[in-house]
Amino acid sequence: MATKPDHYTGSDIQVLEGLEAVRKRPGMYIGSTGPRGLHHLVYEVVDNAVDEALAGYCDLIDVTIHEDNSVTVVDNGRGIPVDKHPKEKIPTVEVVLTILHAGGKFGGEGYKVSGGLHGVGVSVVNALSKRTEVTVCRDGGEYRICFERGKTVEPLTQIGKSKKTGTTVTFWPDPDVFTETTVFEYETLANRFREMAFLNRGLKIVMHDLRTPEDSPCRNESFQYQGGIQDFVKWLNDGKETLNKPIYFSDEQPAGVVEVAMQWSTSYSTASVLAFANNINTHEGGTHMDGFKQAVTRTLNDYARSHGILKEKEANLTGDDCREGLAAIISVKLHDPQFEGQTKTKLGNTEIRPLVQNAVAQGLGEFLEENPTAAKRIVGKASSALKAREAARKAREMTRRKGVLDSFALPGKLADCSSKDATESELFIVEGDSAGGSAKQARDRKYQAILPLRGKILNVERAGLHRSLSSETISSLITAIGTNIGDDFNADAARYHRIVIMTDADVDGAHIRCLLLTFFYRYMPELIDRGYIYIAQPPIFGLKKANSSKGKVERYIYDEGSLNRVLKEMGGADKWNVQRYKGLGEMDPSQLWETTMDPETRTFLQVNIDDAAEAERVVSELMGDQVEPRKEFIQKHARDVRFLDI
Ligand code: 1YM
Repeated sequence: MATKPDHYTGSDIQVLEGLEAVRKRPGMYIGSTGPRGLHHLVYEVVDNAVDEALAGYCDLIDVTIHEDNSVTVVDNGRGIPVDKHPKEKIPTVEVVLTILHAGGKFGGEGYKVSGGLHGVGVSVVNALSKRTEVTVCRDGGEYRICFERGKTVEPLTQIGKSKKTGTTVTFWPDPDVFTETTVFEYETLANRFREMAFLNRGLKIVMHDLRTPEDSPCRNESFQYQGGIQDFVKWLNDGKETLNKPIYFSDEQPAGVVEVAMQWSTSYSTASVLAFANNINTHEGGTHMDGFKQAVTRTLNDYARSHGILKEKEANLTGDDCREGLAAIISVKLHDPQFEGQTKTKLGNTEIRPLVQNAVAQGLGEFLEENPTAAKRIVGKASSALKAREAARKAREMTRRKGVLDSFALPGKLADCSSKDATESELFIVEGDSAGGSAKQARDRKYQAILPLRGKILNVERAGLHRSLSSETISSLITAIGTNIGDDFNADAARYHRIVIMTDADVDGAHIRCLLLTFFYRYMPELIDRGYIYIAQPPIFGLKKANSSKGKVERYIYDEGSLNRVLKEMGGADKWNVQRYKGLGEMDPSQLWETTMDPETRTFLQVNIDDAAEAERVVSELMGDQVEPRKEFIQKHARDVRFLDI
């Protein structure tokens, strides 16, 4: 990467607020004190290093998760300045770490990662860590400063000489703040850093998880993509049959920079169009996404008309038709991004819409003219999507006429709850009639409904909308939930605000859970966004006293790994009779209630598509045409699902 002269002067820093506020109301600054907030601490530190890379001074970022769950981030940038801050009269690095919103170019030049979602600065990380250590190599020296819960405990000291430059930050998240967990999840961090590396061509981010065995791939995984977002779409389409080579174009205007990569595959999904603003995944879309969609639809229609593929009398291709099977990355960088929406992940800047629109109209238009074979395939795919949509609509009308999707005709298998208040109602989707029977006896019928599914549900990824709808299992699911799907989907009509997937703790159960998640991901993603979808956690073992085969279960164990530890804690294996629950049906109703359904004692995992890219990929890798990866995944993850965030 190019190096530029160092323009920094201490007075560029603006000081806004103190750190006490952060410890008092951490949620205001990092969204939550749950796992999401915890992981944000790492993003915040890495974002600073990425900013240094975007400014052209750094090309390597190294992230280590230590055995004690502390995290170290190292970069080879200029190093945070250590000179005395003219206004605060303490070292600038201390200002950066202890004063809220202290940053270099606030509102100044350059496109920063921070200033985005929770771009609150590294001082927030310091405030919420029980200890933070910062080492800076700069101006020939190596300097160190340490903090505890935001307060300086070891002032800045020169600890040696160094010819290198760069910053190292190590922090230990404060368990008093992150009461739920302080354990970092490798996969969550890796997904974010892979994305960062895709979005910033050439940037190298290396990860080490020292909690894993020495031969584990997580000990040293490196993300670097010379192809940038073109590599991103290739990665999204991994394992799929594609219709064109990735199309790439970019434009720079006073309003900002736009980069787009796009590639169609034979898949039916429309979920792989991802938009980013200043490296932040704008899940809720916004002006860049709108501009992109409009331009793609218009450009494909224009091409189809002018080349006689769409006849005069035929209807236009819709946006959904044009985006079926499309994987695309829209990445914009702008000076002053406005983030709106429920989760602050919707870009609001109106000047970005025409910027993206023009770039796409020109870039995609040229590609189609220059690549007639690919163009024909792409437009052909869109027009068969149009035909399939027409057919699906007719099928839907037919079923509606028969009353199947009519909300007054609830499926016969559903044991509904008596409450009509969706906010307190729960739907348990269970596998098979026998587990369904247990669950029906176990439930609190006032607000818990049970829907037993017979056997496997259809693989919606491969079947497509039309066939999925004619499956009885799927239509009973849709009717029970009440939202309908497709153009008629209405999240507000959901009859339950907790929809709980309750499958057996075995491979079949994991498979059914994946199929159900695919279904929700494809047809009711808004329910996932709203946090309505959960996964029940039934126990896998029950321990009874060894000498009483009948006696009551003294202890339940929910994960495979802790059996031996618990046995040891409870006085050794021969004292206990270990029962493995292969299915929910093996528990009697009172056990099922106590372990899995009782709001007082149960735990649920909340399904959260934090990383749409990863979810889309896992789903299609698992549910697509290739059998082998699916088998492997299910064997490896019989109990956990990778795209879950709790
Ligand atoms: C592992 C985390 O924070 N790197 C980092 C931070 C800064 C700089 C370089 C930097 C920025 C500037 C000038 C500038 C920061 N400096 C500041 C402040 N890595 C990590 N690397 N010189 C160095 O923006 O002008 C805030 S962050 F405010 F001191 F300039």
